[in-house]
Amino acid sequence: MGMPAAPPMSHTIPSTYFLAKPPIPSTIVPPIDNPKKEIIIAVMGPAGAGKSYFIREMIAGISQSDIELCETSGWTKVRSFSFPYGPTKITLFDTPDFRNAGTGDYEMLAEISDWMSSAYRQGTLLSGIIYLHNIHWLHENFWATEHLMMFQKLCGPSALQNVLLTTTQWSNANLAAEESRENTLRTSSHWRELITGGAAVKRFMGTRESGLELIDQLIKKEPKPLLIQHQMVDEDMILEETDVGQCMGWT
Ligand SMILES: Nc1nc2c(ncn2[C@@H]2O[C@H](COP(=O)(O)OP(=O)(O)OP(=O)(O)O)[C@@H](O)[C@H]2O)c(=O)[nH]1
Ligand SMILES: [Mg+2]
Repeated sequence: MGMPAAPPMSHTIPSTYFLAKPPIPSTIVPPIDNPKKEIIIAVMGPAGAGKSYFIREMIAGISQSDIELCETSGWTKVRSFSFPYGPTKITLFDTPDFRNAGTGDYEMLAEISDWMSSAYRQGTLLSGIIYLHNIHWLHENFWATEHLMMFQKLCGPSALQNVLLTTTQWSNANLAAEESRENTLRTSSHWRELITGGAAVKRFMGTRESGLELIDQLIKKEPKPLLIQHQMVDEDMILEETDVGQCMGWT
């Protein structure tokens, strides 16, 4: 399939992280069906939700020579980690929070949308999004709610079936309180809207096994463009004109 793990602006970084495999000569027929099938998943969510932790868990125990690490050259450093999973190559994108007090929201979102639109121009579609939310955050958490609203505008309605709203950091020490918080989230207006649109609510229990259950669900999905990709590439909009750009209130 030859699908790139990252858009053109990305580059591979240190050889200690990335050990490229030799290319397979084109005359060799791979022994298994579609061995290069690549499943691309964006891991998103507010700062502290557990994105990097999730990815670390997913690549834990995999030989370093089997992991490819790429990152964009810009300030925010969208990173992708690819690893083999049976006959599939899984690529997880660690996507930074859209907002940043240091550079301002615009730079952050501009870099993420640039990465997404250049990936889409190359024909790369996401199989899904694992959207993380710390179960200990109160549903009134303004930061998380604002992030979710932006995510909703970035994703758009037609890709929602490929979204897993995933709670993290379950301690199980007080399961009843955590389950009650999960219920509150489910019934909150923003989550309800996403769930009605097709997003599924899941739990990440902090282990690789639990993360692979999420990935297994996304493997089955038909990859779809996000609204930001459609608007910036197919409709040639600038970021400020897109739904997510307008929700930032820059204009
Ligand atoms: N026990 C446990 N700790 C977690 C889990 N997820 C995240 N953490 C911890 O929560 C803190 C924040 O997690 P990160 O993975 O750095 O969060 P992030 O979403 O990558 O945050 P940014 O990179 O700042 O956007 C870290 O101390 C993690 O070790 C989890 O599922 N279980
Ligand atoms: Mg992180």
